Amino acid sequence: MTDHRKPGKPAQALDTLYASDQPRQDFRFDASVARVFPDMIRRSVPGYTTIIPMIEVITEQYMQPGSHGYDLGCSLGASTLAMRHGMPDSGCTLVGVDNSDAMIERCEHFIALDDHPLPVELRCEDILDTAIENASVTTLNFTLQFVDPDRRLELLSRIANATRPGGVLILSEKIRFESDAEQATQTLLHHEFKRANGYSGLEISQKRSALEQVLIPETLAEHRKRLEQAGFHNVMVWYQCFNFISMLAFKPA
Ligand code: GEK
Repeated sequence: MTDHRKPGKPAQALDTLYASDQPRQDFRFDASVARVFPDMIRRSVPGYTTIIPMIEVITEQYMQPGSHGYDLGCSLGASTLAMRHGMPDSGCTLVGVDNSDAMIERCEHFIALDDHPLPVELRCEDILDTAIENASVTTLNFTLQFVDPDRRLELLSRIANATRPGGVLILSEKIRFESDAEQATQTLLHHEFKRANGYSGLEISQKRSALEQVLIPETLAEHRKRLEQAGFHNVMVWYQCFNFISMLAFKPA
């Protein structure tokens, strides 16, 4: 397995965006977020540092010769680089898509620093509009949660239609739970994870409030149902840490 930690090396800028008291504003993937993103996501998303290298393993297993790999919502390219290193040497291409200019600009830099020879096409556009075809592995690593829930089925259906038989979607999401007790426990543990990673109570509560209208989590049952409606089958959870999960959904062979 390859070391994908380039975008997450400790020399990167520290996330202090919510350290001081500030008026509530919806979270945006702007330049200030892109600058601290590797530190932010590593300290905020339990399991992120495990999921990234597993994306390479999964890509290696399911990428089909002569097909395209897509990383939708690629940010700085951590998941894109994991896919790149899992690609077979057989006429495959890799596309990374993000609608934040600031992310794509920095992503180009990280892709250039990586030594793998496979070219990566980066597109700065909405994943709801991006063309997808002849796919065998598509990654949505914590991106679908930011898409309008009313448009999630349309996006997943487009991905399923464009995926070859036997191909796979890797879908990682923050989820919510049907049981209030489980929701409370998993949220508490997530916040404790953030605290253990150095975030203060003020940072945790201000970030939570900034994300409230922007990141809309759904239950595992809702995800399963929609993935099946879209044309995937064998939906399985391969990873969970507190309220963060990663699933595989296969296109029937
Ligand atoms: C990683 N996958 O490091 N179209 C395009 N991009 C979008 C859209 C959209 N409609 N909505 C959100 N984004 C990455 C991490 S971060 C997850 C993904 C997080 C982009 C947004 O600009 C951001 O870069 C990314 O999706 C989500 O493995 O911050 O929790």
